[in-house]
Amino acid sequence: MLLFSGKRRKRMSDFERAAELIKSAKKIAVLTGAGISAESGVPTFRGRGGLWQKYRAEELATPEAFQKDPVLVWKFYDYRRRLISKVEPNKAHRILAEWENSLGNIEIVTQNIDGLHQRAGSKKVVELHGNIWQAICLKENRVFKFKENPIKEFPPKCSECGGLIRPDVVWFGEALDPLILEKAFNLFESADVAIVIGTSSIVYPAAYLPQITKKNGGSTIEINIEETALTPLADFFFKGKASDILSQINNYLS
Ligand code: BV8
Repeated sequence: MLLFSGKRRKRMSDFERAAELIKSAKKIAVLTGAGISAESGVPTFRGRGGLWQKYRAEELATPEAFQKDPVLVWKFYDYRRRLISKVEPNKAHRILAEWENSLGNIEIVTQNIDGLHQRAGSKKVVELHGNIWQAICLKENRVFKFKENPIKEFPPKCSECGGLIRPDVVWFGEALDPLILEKAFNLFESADVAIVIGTSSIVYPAAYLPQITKKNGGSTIEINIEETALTPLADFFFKGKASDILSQINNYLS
């Protein structure tokens, strides 16, 4: 007598097979996007209720937008900083932090700027697109921690020289830091397993990273609540919330 319908048993074997892949991996590269922070209450960009629904990316996350209206752009980031300061890492962030300790061969490359992976305990985190709690003084070309919350004056000025400052994030049309990009490429090039969580796989060059692992004969596991541009390439596609899917895979690891 089948305990589970064939479909359910197949799905459980997928979780077990993914867990076997992770257990036997020499090196695991994880790419995360806004979807992993969604369950913490941080809105995604392109989903329902996403940030871009209220705002249009080109009006805000570009150097031209900042040039034209630094106050508007800073108000956008202040809104997100205030929101992020009130949320906590969720179970998905915490499981990845546990895996960093228990597996020892896992590194995260995140497109997120919310710092939630680090707050969950992950140490090996590459922030591809910067960090919302840092700023750059445009006069001194200096990056510094900028934790003023809420921001008092718009646009905020450098406390050292009074010059204009900008968020330390990568905007559309801006090149990523070459050293950070090289680190991310090397990680996905040397990984035999890539786990891609909560990203629409639209933004490049981030979206290219799992394809590098694939090209080198590695395996890709995608976790998302809907299919994405990466899904046809993925060896495993788990449709569901990041914390639920990671919990189920974790059950077969521990
Ligand atoms: C650059 C920063 C070149 C700050 C962001 C090809 C090659 C190179 C460049 C390009 C190219 N094609 C186009 C480009 C240009 C552009 C680009 O990719 N455009 C896209 C829109 C087509 N790329 C760039 O401009 C990049 N720069 O390449 O420069 C260059 C070289 C030399 C000299 C000059 C220039 C810079 C890109 C970085 C842009 N900055 N943000 C900020 O956050 O404000 S991008 C923005 O989108 C976010 O940072 C985020 O990181 C990124 C990706 O979004 P996602 O994280 O995927 O979020 P999204 O909402 O889209 O999706 C969420 C997903 O989660 C969904 O799939 C949803 O289903 C899922 N989900 C929801 N809930 C859950 C869930 N999944 C699981 N569980 C849940 N609970």
